[in-house]
Amino acid sequence: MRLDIITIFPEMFIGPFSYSIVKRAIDKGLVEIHLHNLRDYATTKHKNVDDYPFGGAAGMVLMIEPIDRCITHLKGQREYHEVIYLTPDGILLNQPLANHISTKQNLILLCGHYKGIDERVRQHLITLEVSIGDYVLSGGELAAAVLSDSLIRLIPGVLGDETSALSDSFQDNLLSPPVYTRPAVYKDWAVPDVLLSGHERKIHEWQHEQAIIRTQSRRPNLLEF
Ligand code: 6GU
Repeated sequence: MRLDIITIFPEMFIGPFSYSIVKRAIDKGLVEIHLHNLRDYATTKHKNVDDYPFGGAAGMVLMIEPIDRCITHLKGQREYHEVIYLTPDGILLNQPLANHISTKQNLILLCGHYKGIDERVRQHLITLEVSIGDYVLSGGELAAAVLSDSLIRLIPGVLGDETSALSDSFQDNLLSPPVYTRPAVYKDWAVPDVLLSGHERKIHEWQHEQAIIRTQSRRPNLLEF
């Protein structure tokens, strides 16, 4: 997978991509992430990337020209399967959507800011709009980092068998069961006996049961269908 991320704050991605599973995936060459500073595609003397909205409203709008120049530059080098705009009015990211997007090879992620981007970008250049939840973030960068992480962990070879994405919460529409580690008793708080029994079938039954109980009490909507 190759991710090309267009942003006015490329430094915001350094942290999220420098640790753990995402870092390992990059180091193993299973994903390539390229950050593009939108300002590098500005055409004005002062490298402007935003301007006042026509019709007058609060806030600034990212201009079409730098965005088009950046996307056109990238498309000149390879084919892209989606050009994704991160926006609170996009379709809600969930595990099935992450699974679907993760099957694509080359993706452009465009991060918006301020009051958004010129609507003509969305009409003519964007193929998919994604939101990461019903709340407002200051920009698309954190959302793009979240989407990227959810995609990268699904790339074959990124997770070992033990941590297989198939056992993740939501992958089977169930939340994950509780987990414990040593000590078996801390103060007078004990780990459930079954987990110490060594009885593999009973342990799996218990974990599945707990996953259902947890889903029923916390996220009953996940069980409806
Ligand atoms: Cl993708 N962007 C912004 N700015 N806020 C959000 C979001 C995206 N998803 C949820 N809130």
